[in-house]
Amino acid sequence: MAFKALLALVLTVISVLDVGVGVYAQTNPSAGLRFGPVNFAGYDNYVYRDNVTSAQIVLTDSSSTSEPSRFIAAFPNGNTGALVYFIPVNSSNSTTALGTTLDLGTVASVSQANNQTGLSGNLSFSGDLTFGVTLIGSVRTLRDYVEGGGVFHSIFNYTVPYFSNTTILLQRNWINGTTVQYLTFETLSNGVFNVTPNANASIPPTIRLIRPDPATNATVRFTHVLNFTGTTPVTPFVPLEGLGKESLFLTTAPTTNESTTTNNSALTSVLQTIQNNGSAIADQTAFLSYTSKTLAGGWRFLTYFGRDTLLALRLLLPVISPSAAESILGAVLERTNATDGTLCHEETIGDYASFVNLQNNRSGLGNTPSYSYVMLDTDFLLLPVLAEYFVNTPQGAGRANAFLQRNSTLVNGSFATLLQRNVDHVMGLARPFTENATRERLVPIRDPTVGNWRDSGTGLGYGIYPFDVNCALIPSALRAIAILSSASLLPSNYSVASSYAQTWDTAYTYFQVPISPSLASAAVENYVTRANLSESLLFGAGSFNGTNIVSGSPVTDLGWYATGQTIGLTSSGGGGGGNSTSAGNATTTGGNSTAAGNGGNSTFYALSLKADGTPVEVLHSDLGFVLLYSNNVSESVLQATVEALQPYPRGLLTNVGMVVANAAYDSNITDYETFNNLQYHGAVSWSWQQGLMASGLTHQLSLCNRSTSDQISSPSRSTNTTTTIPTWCNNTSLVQSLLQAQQRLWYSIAGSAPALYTEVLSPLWSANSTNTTEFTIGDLGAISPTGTEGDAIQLWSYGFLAQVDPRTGRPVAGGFA
Ligand SMILES: *[C@@H]1O[C@H](CO)[C@@H](O)[C@H](O)[C@H]1NC(C)=O
Ligand SMILES: *[C@@H]1O[C@H](CO)[C@@H](O)[C@H](O)[C@H]1NC(C)=O
Ligand SMILES: *[C@@H]1O[C@H](CO)[C@@H](O)[C@H](O)[C@H]1NC(C)=O
Ligand SMILES: *[C@@H]1O[C@H](CO)[C@@H](O)[C@H](O)[C@H]1NC(C)=O
Ligand SMILES: *[C@@H]1O[C@H](CO)[C@@H](O)[C@H](O)[C@H]1NC(C)=O
Ligand SMILES: *[C@@H]1O[C@H](CO)[C@@H](O)[C@H](O)[C@H]1NC(C)=O
Ligand SMILES: *[C@@H]1O[C@H](CO)[C@@H](O)[C@H](O)[C@H]1NC(C)=O
Ligand SMILES: *[C@@H]1O[C@H](CO)[C@@H](O)[C@H](O)[C@H]1NC(C)=O
Ligand SMILES: *[C@@H]1O[C@H](CO)[C@@H](O)[C@H](O)[C@H]1NC(C)=O
Ligand SMILES: *[C@@H]1O[C@H](CO)[C@@H](O)[C@H](O)[C@H]1NC(C)=O
Ligand SMILES: *[C@@H]1O[C@H](CO)[C@@H](O)[C@H](O)[C@H]1NC(C)=O
Ligand SMILES: CC(=O)N[C@H]1CO[C@H](CO)[C@@H](O)[C@@H]1O
Repeated sequence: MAFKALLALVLTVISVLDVGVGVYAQTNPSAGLRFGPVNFAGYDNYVYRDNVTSAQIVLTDSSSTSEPSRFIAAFPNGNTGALVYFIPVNSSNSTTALGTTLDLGTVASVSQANNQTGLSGNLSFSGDLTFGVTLIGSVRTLRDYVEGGGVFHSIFNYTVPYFSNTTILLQRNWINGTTVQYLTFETLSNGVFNVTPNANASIPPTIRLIRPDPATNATVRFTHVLNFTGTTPVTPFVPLEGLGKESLFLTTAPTTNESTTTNNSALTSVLQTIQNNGSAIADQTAFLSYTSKTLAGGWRFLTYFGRDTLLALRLLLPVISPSAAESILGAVLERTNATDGTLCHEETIGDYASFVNLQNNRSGLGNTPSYSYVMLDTDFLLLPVLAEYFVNTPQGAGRANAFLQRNSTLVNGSFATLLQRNVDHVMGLARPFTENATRERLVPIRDPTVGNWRDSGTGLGYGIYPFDVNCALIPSALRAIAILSSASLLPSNYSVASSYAQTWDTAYTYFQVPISPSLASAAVENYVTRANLSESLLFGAGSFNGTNIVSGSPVTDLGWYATGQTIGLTSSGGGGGGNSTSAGNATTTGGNSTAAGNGGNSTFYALSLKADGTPVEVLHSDLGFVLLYSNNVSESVLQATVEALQPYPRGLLTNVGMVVANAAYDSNITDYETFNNLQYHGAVSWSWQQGLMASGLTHQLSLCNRSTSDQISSPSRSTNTTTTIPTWCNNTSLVQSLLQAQQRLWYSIAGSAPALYTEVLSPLWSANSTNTTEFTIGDLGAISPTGTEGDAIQLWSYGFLAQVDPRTGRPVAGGFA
């Protein structure tokens, strides 16, 4: 009988069955993974990877009080997943949340005939339940459902080809091709399925799980398999081969020509920590890493994003292996638009690619992948890191030619050709400003609503000229072109990019927002009232009051609210509001806040400029891009960084992390709401932005030879002897302020430690509860009507693995003291 035969195929768990070329072809033994739960934002996350499959399982935290329990099992392969809401059924108390737990020890890969691969595992249910919304298809389909107010297209409906009181088989045929996905549930103990078919056959039956013994849990084994082995029409299929932590990270410090400036002992200690006591975190990073591409994060993404991977590579550069670095660079180059040199932000593959093609009236393309080129910042992120890797890192030395000879498997062209397309694109966008450096010739976002990592119109305050792209990424990409040209990796005529870069180095001046001490103090007073914060945050060390200096710290004066280091407390302009008493001592610095000659004003930098040139007066963390991507930063930007690294709301730092935007000084007070702590890019903390700021400060201080001995020098400092020492290094009070600001930042970072590797958190002010005057870590997805569920495993947040805590000299991979 057909159903029985089908069932036999699906349920027969054959641990090793020769199915030819699998979708996973592990050669590195450490590529196998089994870990969890990683708990974040109300969910437990588990990972399983072997040579058959790679998967993430996400379950509602069993201590959650939310009623339905959500189950997701998802694969990077084809960006595929399944989701089921288990709804508690309990006649005596229907509001009791249902506990569902996974027994990780029972999770195993499954390999069956017809190239069906996937995984199975045992779930334990503490109550009776009905199946609620169930989706089988693309991770993107699941994500749209959970983010999009709970709707899905009926093209994603599944069928129930078989059920009994012990087994349920759900099937989904992909829109195009012969790929079939199966999701089965089999009772193992104390569970009976009760299935009521729907009169309308296209509507799924009602599925109940009842526990004969209500005092005991039911145990149910799930199996989720699919056979996606190629697209229709045929495009090359590249299997996903996982990189384990020994392949992903360097295991020993590479030798360099110039041992004097390379701090091998710091690097050695970081690398040992990654492989040993930091290995749980390294394994999380490894789950996202494959030879042919790197995933931007776990669920809700599990797929390629150009920006995320390029920024993660930049942060991980000192510690990443050549194969992992080249996998990231290669994945970006492979997806270049060969016509215009733009770079791919996001790819759409698998079943969802069919859906997109159908919606675009291009169903003939079947499930041919589509690539989005909408993000402006991505176009400028490849060149700086590619040049840095091949020219300045020891592990990248001598590898460029072989790499550039590779051909793309996805678009036409060799890597060298595609790289040059991007170079020409960058030069083309940069040229008008170099010919006449006026504000109108800055580079705007291409799409009215998205353009850089802040994603949306609201994220940029409706500006169109983003600070990060214009002040950091364009000049850095131009400099990279000149470096590649002098290294003979690009034709010599591209050396002209160096003079382009010099002109672009002045672009930051268009973003300056001067503010007087009196305006600044009036603004923050108004802001704390409207934002329902407390005045107490404006005095002393604010939410850092009571912070203990960690033992071993090289700095005892943190300069909290120090005059000359705080907006509104300029050394020559007279303090307005506030005072500079601090958890540490009075400031030792001052003098240079008026470097710009503003007579006591502070200068901060607009997040973006609107089409008419009006600055969006939001204090922001994108200063970190300038710090990490430039070697010749102006004193004004460095001073603004010092002032931004003060307690929120005067600056960006809360005791649970640095916020990415602060509208306290904005004369347009509607921005208070646009950038509040319920907004995805508002007064919330993105861990990778902290990493960027921290890494940027280390880079700048190392250019002055002022990084502490236990920090890893940036590659350009350690190998490139031509990098000159910037003139600001002679300004000892500025250098001292930067060292203090760096320490302050790390107290904030350490406060975010429980969420360090996640996507985003919202600092919640809890002054109303007794005895607390601090922020606590809030779950943005839960508290915000528009917020999305935070991702527990986010690639770019692992950039911290390359860092050393400057307070203690300990590698971050080993945790905080
Ligand atoms: C997977 O690895 C196991 C041993 O770890 C080996 O026995 C098996 O043949 C491998 N399977 C495939 C498909 O490579
Ligand atoms: C239902 O369960 C909740 C949570 O466990 C409990 O607080 C409540 O008292 C229960 N109500 C009844 C009627 O049993
Ligand atoms: C029963 O299920 C609950 C929720 O999933 C879990 O916390 C508990 O450990 C389970 N009990 C047993 C004995 O497995
Ligand atoms: C399950 O179904 C089988 C046969 O279909 C039947 O013999 C058995 O009694 C059923 N069990 C329960 C608990 O309903
Ligand atoms: C996938 O499996 C189905 C049956 O489960 C089979 O009909 C189909 O040919 C398979 N496709 C591939 C690509 O192996
Ligand atoms: C898909 O399923 C929904 C209910 O889950 C039903 O209302 C709809 O008619 C189905 N559509 C098709 C095309 O089967
Ligand atoms: C690539 O660029 C060309 C020229 O700008 C454009 O017409 C084409 O649509 C782009 N390709 C894709 C896939 O976006
Ligand atoms: C993809 O599926 C759609 C919807 O069934 C169909 O119209 C289209 O012809 C298919 N395309 C290919 C290439 O198979
Ligand atoms: C790339 O493709 C070209 C032809 O299109 C071929 O001559 C060359 O050998 C290929 N390079 C590599 C490294 O495979
Ligand atoms: C530069 O642009 C400004 C403003 O658009 C214009 O007034 C000026 O004439 C231009 N200068 C040159 C040399 O083109
Ligand atoms: C921090 O301490 C200062 C005194 O130094 C006090 O004025 C302020 O209210 C305190 N702030 C908080 C948030 O506890
Ligand atoms: C890509 C792939 O693995 N294809 C295999 C699918 O399964 C058939 C037999 O079941 C093999 O012949 C193919 O090689």
